[in-house]
Amino acid sequence: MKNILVIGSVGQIGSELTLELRKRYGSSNVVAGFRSTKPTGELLESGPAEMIDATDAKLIADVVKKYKIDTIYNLAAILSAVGESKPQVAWNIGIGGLMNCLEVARENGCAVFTPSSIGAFGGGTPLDNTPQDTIMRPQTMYGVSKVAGELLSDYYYKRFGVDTRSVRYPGIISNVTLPGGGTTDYAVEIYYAAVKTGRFTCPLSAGTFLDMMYMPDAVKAAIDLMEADPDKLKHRNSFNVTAMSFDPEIISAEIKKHLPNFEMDYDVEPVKQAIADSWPNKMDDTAARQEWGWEPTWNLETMTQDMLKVIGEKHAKGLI
Ligand code: AKB
Repeated sequence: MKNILVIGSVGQIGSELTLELRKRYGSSNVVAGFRSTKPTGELLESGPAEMIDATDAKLIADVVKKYKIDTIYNLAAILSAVGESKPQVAWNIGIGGLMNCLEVARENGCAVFTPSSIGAFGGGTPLDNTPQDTIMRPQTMYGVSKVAGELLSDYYYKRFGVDTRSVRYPGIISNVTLPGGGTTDYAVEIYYAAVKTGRFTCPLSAGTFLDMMYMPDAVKAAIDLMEADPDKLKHRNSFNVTAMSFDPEIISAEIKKHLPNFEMDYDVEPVKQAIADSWPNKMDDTAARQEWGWEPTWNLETMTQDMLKVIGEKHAKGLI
């Protein structure tokens, strides 16, 4: 039986991952860790919740001992665009928080999943068909902390045998919890704007291709990797995973198929554009496919249908 702690359970990924983990492993076996924002609704009612600050190792250790945790999903992070305005905070949470999780995991025999990102690439990375193992010299604090996190996690595996695993997530698109402060957030915001106002001003320029993934696939990737046979893993921290690649023109055209009056214009944000230009256009995720059977379920067409349906229903009920 698994006993799981999700650090960052109210965030974009955490809020959906925690509920899926509860479905699979039993509600009382999955602890929702939160910092300043308390979980609400189903997340609060369906299982245990504990205040956890990733930068406080004692708080993590106390919860791990109290619930006999054997697996930590460490999702605490500051996203790329906000990280550029608060680099010290981004480092403290990204690396300070990870170091705390790894130490607690070493002392208590836990496995640790920590997301890396397409943000780990940059500074000479080949941007098309970006290989699993390649140049990684990112120039954002987010990217620097992701590369350092990958190395630290591999170090804890090799040096201490801590079962660390990770994926390099692309932009993640969801209709439950909004992302905050990422470069790829536009690909979520465009759906809300299309439903609510029929117009969207895009902060990235036409022709900016980035990898993306629908949330159900992002949740599946994390759980499948943590369930994977360790003997088959040649890599650990971290695996390229992707589901689709598009630019603003392509997602806009897909939305127009459903909402023909939808209109998009551009007001490029230089910080986000510079970050996006340094990230892959499309990653090669063959290693994930071969080593643990990664395969996405959703593509741009099916995701767009679902996003517009769910957001449209929320809008009709006055919830957004
Ligand atoms: C961001 O844009 O910062 C994130 C990411 C791709 O890691 N969504």
